[in-house]
Amino acid sequence: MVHRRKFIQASALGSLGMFFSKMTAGQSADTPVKGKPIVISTWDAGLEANKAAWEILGKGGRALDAVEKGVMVTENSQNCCVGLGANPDRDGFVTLDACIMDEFSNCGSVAFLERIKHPISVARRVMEKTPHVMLVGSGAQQFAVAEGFPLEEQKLSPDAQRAYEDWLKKSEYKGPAINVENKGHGPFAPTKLDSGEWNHDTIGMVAMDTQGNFSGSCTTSGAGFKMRGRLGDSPIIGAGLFVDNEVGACTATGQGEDVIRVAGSHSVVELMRQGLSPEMACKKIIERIVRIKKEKAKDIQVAFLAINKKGIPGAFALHPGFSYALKTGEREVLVKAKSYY
Ligand code: SD4
Repeated sequence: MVHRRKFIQASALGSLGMFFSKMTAGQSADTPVKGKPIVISTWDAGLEANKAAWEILGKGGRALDAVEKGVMVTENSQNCCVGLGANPDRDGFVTLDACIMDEFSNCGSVAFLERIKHPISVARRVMEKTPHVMLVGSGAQQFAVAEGFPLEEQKLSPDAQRAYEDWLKKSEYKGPAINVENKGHGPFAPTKLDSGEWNHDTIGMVAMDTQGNFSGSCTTSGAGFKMRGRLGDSPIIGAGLFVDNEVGACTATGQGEDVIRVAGSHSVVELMRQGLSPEMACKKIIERIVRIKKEKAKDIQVAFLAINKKGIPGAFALHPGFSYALKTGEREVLVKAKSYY
């Protein structure tokens, strides 16, 4: 997949900027841009996920349906680290986390869910069919089964088996956790698959539909070889994902502990509410993480990805190497985000 990347640099977003400014001419900051859907999602796997989301958005469908169907592609992928093919926890079990949020601030989440292929759809059922927002562990699995989701076999994929066996040699839960460009090791480093591709363990997606309404989804296997029971930011509304239909939406990827610490996605949306552009809002929260982590910020990767009510996307990462996939009626590209370092 890497060699087929079609990149544009965030810094060279001139044409995209013109496209968006044309699209939004005459609109005030909080006027929804109806009729021009957009979907953005994290990492390279986002390109395929966006295509599935577009099947819905492109026909005037609802952003909520698009963000669910989009990330299901990644959960389903045999050569991706999201979903049941992903790296296990340190006891050898794959545990999945996901959340979803719509334009009415309805939200649903599952965490520490085992043996279910599509945690994002279970999260949606939690949102639509229960009085709760989050279900975890065996309770989440019990609910999923009651809702008709099949209980899959507990068996590691060949890539995950190999990675787990490698990890067991040292059994260390530490190390720089960066991304492809830095070829880092550690819990959030991407996994090199037998095919030679690099893959991440999370996809976050946010979309605006033809009605100017937002939804978002986030699904992950979390940190590879994590402690049993560990949750990151991805299933936490306000950390891994936040949608406010008056303002926009944001999702996060990277070291979840540090996204939770700053209520990451919610903080980005609040800065957009104050008038910051999506990229600037993402940057400010990355800088907040740097202020908190100091020197230790060098060893982690965090990235935020947001869209505002004008349908303008933006992102910012701690380290180089974070890219996001963008799809509109006119464009389908992978964008390299700017970074603090
Ligand atoms: C987590 N935020 O579980 C996720 C990991 C991630 O690319 O985004 N990896 O902390």
